[in-house]
Amino acid sequence: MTNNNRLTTSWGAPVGDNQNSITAGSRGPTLIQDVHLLEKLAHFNRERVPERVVHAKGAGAHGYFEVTNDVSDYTKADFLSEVGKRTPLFVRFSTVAGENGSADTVRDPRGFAVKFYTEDGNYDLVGNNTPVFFIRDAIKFPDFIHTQKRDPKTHLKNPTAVWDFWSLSPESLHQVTILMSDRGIPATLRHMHGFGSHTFKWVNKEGEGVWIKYHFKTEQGVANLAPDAAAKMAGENPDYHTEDLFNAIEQGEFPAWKLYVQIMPLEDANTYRFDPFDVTKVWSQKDYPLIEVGRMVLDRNPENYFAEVEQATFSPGTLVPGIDVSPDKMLQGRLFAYSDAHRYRVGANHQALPINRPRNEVKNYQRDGQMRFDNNGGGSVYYEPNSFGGPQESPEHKQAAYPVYGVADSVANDHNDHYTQAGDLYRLLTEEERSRLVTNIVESMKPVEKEEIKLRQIQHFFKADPEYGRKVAEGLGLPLPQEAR
Ligand code: HDE
Repeated sequence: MTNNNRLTTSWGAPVGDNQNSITAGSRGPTLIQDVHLLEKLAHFNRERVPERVVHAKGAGAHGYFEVTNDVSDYTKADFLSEVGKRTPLFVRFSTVAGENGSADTVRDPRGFAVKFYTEDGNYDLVGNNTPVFFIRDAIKFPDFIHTQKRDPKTHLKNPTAVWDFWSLSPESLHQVTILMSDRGIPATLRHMHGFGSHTFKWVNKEGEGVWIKYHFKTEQGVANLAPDAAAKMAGENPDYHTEDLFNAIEQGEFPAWKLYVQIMPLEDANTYRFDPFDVTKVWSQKDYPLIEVGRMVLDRNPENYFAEVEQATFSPGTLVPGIDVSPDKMLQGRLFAYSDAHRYRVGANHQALPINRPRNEVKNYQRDGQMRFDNNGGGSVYYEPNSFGGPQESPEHKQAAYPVYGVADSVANDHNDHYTQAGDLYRLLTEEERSRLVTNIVESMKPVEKEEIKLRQIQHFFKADPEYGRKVAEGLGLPLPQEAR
């Protein structure tokens, strides 16, 4: 047998027999000296890394981003520096609440995570297919996700917990309306928009900043699945979205999205009619129209799901010069959470894995840590400052300074109109879309155990739009709450 097709152990030695364990005679006990058997069984036990605590079920693909409009007045980000510039990228789409083996066609936001391998380091834009989110302070996220996961006693999904949390967190109303609308179940991962959701900051070469919001508009058009078709598909083919994306790319039907930004001058943030860093709100496109930036195309499937999709690690803190964060409390919390999750789930050197490794050379003084499978900096100088010509900082790329003020305190957001934008969205829908929205909500709220929860939530719908509240109350066979009459 030629050497290049020899079955080997993980230490490269040829395997003599992969069919039979070494035993004392044909019926004797297995001998512990069968090191090939021991290694095979032990490695098998360690094949699973912990799944993501949210967004566990996902599908990924490689592609590229091409700049189609000059935005260099607003940002010095190298990958956006000139029209026609192309940057390789990797995208992972995901559901939020389900475990790794759960169904794709569920009612849930979809993760929309993009890793741009720019020449200035990686830039991760880790968004969803929805422009807003349920909550606006990171401190509530673990509790919110607990209600989306399984009840600790029954190990079942618990609609009472879901609606109890939402009815006591009225800031969720806008995203709840989006989730319960047709867009709650995308037809495929190709037929949905993507958003950065948060407000970010772009900084140009002169150090001037603007606030921005990202919008990925699908070129495939938005399409959704009706609840009954989605439920049927969840049973027949739980991996329908994963399969659709893979097959589309395999067949050369490369899905594409146009990237736009909304741009807000820094000073507008202080006078805008609501907190522009509140991720439960969208900015009016009349106030801040969409400006085209470029085009994202997905044209290559992963070679290996585990190596590329399961091990991909995205973080909103993976930033490049020209792109900064905003004071958005959710975004600030995420800056800690993601890398912490990656260090726990994948390992301290997760950024060195092929799927996460930047295209430009990494030069720093970080050393050692588990699974340090690169040269660990070799014999180069391993501390800074030093007199041996080690890598130096780039002062011109410090995060842009900006004034902060206020008393250090745990304070609620100063803007509590949770209803206008949810009501605006309701009134934007067609008659049929509203009817489906109300049906979806009624179906979801029916099993809720406590009537007070239902009445409290109806009140929120009513405050967004009286018809919205009335129709949900009728659907549930409940009177309008006293306060709403
Ligand atoms: Fe996430 N989120 N998130 N999230 N999120 C994770 O990272 C977290 C939030 C999003 O394909 C986790 O590797 C906190 C908003 C996506 O690998 C974790 C808060 C948005 C993905 C985490 C949020 C997202 C994640 C789970 C509240 C849209 C999948 C394991 C402050 C703007 C990325 C992991 C991928 C994954 C934390 C809220 C999107 C635990 C603390 C808002 C697309 O780090």
